[in-house]
Amino acid sequence: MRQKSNLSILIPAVLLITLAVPWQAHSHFGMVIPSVPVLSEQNRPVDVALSFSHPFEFIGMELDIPKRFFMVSSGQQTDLLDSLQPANIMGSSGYTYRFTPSRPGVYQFVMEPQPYWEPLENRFIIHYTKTVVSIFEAEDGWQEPVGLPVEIRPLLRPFGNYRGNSFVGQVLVNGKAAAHAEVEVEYYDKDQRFQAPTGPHITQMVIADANGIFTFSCPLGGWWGFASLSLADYKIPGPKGDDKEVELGAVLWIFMDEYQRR
Ligand SMILES: [Cu+2]
Repeated sequence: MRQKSNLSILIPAVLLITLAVPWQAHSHFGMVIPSVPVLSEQNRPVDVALSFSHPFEFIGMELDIPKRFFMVSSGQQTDLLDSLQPANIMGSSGYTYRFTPSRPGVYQFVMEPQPYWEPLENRFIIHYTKTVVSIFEAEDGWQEPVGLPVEIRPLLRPFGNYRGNSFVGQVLVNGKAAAHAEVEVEYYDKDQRFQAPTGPHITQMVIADANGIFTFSCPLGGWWGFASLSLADYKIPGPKGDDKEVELGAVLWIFMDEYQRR
């Protein structure tokens, strides 16, 4: 009898909690975070960290070995999947890649994870995640799309920026401007300095114009992630074998520096 009454309280309580958690709080972001956004000195490696996380809340999720991880520079694509090392990122499994550059260039690092099954949304999620790194202060080619199914093309140069600058980007779906696309924005609170006043403050949101172009001012130094989500035109079999929708995320990470005193 006692057990039954406990259960009858517990079940609605669990349901209530599940329903009360705002959807936005579940916004995961693919993350590709290099140790520096611009490499000035020669003979230094750049460590690139791959994860699937809640960047503002500093919560990691398990990341399986990605389907693809590569870099693109001057139109040349280099597969890096075999060079990934397992790593613990925000308390969960991720990967790192140590890049020891030999020549200057703008390098775009791209992760295509394996489809992630999200039971809360009853769909798969694939975040095509991109970060642009300037090696030996090169500046050419950062605005070139890689040619991903979904992609954010930076219109503000994605490095050499200061806190307070406005990021401008264009959402592309199959290489075409995605009119009125929604873009989620999250700050990577790496040092766990901040708390959100409310749920919607964790993941902010901006809507692109008719040309897929959006602007967002970044009031803090550090990494900022932009994610535009759209439904794929295909389905894949879910855990029970029936076809499920696939959400494609175009994710881009950019860095804002602090002004430095002389
Ligand atoms: Cu998550």
